[in-house]
Amino acid sequence: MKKKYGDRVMGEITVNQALGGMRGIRALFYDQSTVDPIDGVMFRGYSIPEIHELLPKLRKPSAEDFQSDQQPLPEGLFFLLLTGELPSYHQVELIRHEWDVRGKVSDELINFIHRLDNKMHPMTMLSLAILYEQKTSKFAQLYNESKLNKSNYWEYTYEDSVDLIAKLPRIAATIYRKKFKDGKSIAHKDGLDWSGQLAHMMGFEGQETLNELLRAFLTIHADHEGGEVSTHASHLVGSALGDPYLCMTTAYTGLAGPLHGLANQEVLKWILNFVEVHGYDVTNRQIEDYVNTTVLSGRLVPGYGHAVLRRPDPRFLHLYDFGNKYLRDNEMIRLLHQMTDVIPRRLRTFKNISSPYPNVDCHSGALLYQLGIQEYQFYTVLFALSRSIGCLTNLVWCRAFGLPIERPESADLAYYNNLFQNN
Ligand code: AMX
Repeated sequence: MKKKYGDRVMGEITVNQALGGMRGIRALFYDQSTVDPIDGVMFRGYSIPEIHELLPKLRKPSAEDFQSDQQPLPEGLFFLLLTGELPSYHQVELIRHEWDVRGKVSDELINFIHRLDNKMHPMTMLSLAILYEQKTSKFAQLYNESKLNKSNYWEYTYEDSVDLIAKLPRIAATIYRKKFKDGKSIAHKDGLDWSGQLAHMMGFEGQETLNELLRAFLTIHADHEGGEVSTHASHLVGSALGDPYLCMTTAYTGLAGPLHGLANQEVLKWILNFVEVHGYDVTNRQIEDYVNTTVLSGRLVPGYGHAVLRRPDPRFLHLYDFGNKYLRDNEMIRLLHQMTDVIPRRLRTFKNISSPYPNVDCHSGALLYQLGIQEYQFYTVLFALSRSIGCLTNLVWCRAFGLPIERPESADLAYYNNLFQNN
């Protein structure tokens, strides 16, 4: 590509873009997924409904057990993002087994998490735990010992990536039980899938609907092209040859911002504040007034809007269908569905808002809350687990392609002024 088209011009940049968060500038290369403003995310060319149908599920399909009734396994999405091919049931079983074996974490790390201040947000705890675990990076160790050659960077990036992903359920569950429960860990159980292990160690084993929700959640949040804050942050750090632990710490701190992954906890807080005053049985007018008060006081309506999407996010629609299937008569889910009908119409009347539609964070919190995970500060940790799959499969390919350090240029206001005063 570089030899053939390397000096071809791809487009122009306006001042609004340069001063406006680089919106719409296509200057990153990212193969794992793309995002269309209307159709949403495509994982290696497969849409959300397609991955729901085509990725392997927990139970092997049989004539009586129509497999698309179950949620896909995130292990399968990992295979798809990494190889570009749909995995077989057997291939996913192998990944499940490997992650289960590699996922054991040291007592040292558990003790480190237990010593953290409980006032910390769970995302801060997660970032610190991964930074602590950086000392186990094979890539960093071999690089430090001058034993790596550019051509095998990707192999040790892959090894670290799989180790890190495999450990996440146990790290996350330890954080959950330390911060919100009695602090006692629940022992790991052999043979569970990635989401199943997480649910088991958090204390939710046997709650099948929640387990299915977690499988859906951990699959659909994995990737959203290369420009999102978390993905781009990990990509940037990786371009300086940071190992996967450094990259993911950066991704998690990016995800922890309220405009990005923290929005899922903000949505729930926002709804609960409304419910405290009005209850669940409300008029459309009351919802509209709540939106007005929020926006006119200079705050955001969390769970709505997107930098790229211009229709309801297909990931939101997936969770909406899940809610309809399992919790149709639940009062919070009914209220949320009423809100997703009323709020876009209200937000559309604010001329500055480009996209009034529900995004991925709009629905997830209400489902998690109703199925038992009520500590909403934990929701972004779940997002982080899933996003690790996208960021790390990308990192392996960046190393395989030998992509260079990322280094765009910036300029001061005087530069921009001079540019146009002289033209
Ligand atoms: N509520 C109130 N105001 C909103 C809004 C919302 N949901 N969405 C956008 N706006 C405002 C912006 O703050 C901005 O205000 P300004 O003119 O005073 O600067 C204006 O509308 C234009 O913004 P935009 O071009 O429509 O969106 P953007 O690309 O700048 O931002 C996003 C996109 C997601 C950050 C924004 O829609 C938002 O803050 N939404 C609420 C938070 C949220 O749900 N974030 C999660 C996004 C999904 C994810 O990454 N996990």
